Amino acid sequence: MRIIAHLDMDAFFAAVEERDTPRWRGLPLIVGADPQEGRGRGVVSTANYKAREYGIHSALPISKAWQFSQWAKQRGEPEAIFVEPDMEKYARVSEEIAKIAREFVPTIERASIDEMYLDLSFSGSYGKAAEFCQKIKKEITDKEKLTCSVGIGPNKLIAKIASDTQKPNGLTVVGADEEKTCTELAEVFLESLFIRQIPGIGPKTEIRLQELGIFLVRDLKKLSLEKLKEKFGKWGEDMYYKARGIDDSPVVEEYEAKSIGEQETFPQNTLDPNFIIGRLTAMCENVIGRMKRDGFKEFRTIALTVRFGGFETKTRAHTLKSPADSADALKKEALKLMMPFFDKRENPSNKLIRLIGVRVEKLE
Ligand code: TTP
Ligand code: MG
Repeated sequence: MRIIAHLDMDAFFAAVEERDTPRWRGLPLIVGADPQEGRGRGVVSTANYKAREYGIHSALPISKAWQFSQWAKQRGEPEAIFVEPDMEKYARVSEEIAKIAREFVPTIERASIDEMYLDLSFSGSYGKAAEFCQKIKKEITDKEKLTCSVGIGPNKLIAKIASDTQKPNGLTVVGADEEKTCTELAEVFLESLFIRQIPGIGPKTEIRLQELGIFLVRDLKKLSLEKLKEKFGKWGEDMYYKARGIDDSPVVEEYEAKSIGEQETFPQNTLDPNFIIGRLTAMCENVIGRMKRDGFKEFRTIALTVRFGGFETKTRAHTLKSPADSADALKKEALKLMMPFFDKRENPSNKLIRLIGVRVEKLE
């Protein structure tokens, strides 16, 4: 019997920031671009649940989020806290979460920075699988002071949809030890959902289906395989099976693409090319040294990160046609990525630089 769980962290980036800065706890908090008092460009990465009450959500323009927060203030509610993302920190936390899951489950698949699938078939029953998930949830709360939501089902598709139905801090089981009951449960569960809750059905497909009078998964199941293929091609075929909860894709351990990098915050913000290039050169040598010590011979991708005084951060990367192995090659490529930051190509208002980072990826 296959038993799969999907675990997704609650308001991930925002929850990490709230955890790390006690005075922000309980306040509406947004992780995203600098709002610059409503003039900022860029978008919201995520908002905590308090900020979602103001109508703020992922991908909303940050200027809108600022506006919503100002309106809340006028109503006498707390203004939102705006924080810029710290991807390295979230990646570290993500790593810790995966480590916790691995203590309990032999096979996990990390699907994004804040979600993973766990193959719980070894546990033998839905009851046991739920117990494992409770233990993992508790360990994540105890060790990382964060909450997550988990869905359990007979495959990845059902588990993923289930994890999203009770957020935050939920545990939703859609399945049963007896196969026939399990299939029936999954069908009933799916039929009453909105089509949009099926992974892959985004706003465009949703509109096209609604034009055909389809709102719920139940309605979608009335379309034949031929009809769906005719309207949507291969994607129509996928939808046909998804609406029936059919998915036999395995949970596969992803070996993370290795990368090696260094970064350095300067003692003072600067735009002095001599100083910056000097530091960049030294960092390239260190990175190549570490790459060789870790047993890698060559790299193909070079990524340069530049953070300005105002914390705005840009990353530029280049992938070579064929792999390179020397510090000189890395320096040359890093310099090519760096030069535009000294002029108006990447730095039109001559902002001072606070930090640079260099990283090699696609190691062989
Ligand atoms: P999600 O799991 O989609 O969102 P979430 O964890 O913030 O909230 P939920 O409780 O609903 O799961 O995404 C995980 C992280 O990915 C999120 O914290 C920030 C980032 N993200 C973006 O940067 N941009 C986006 O548009 C989305 C959807 C997520
Ligand atoms: Mg999440």
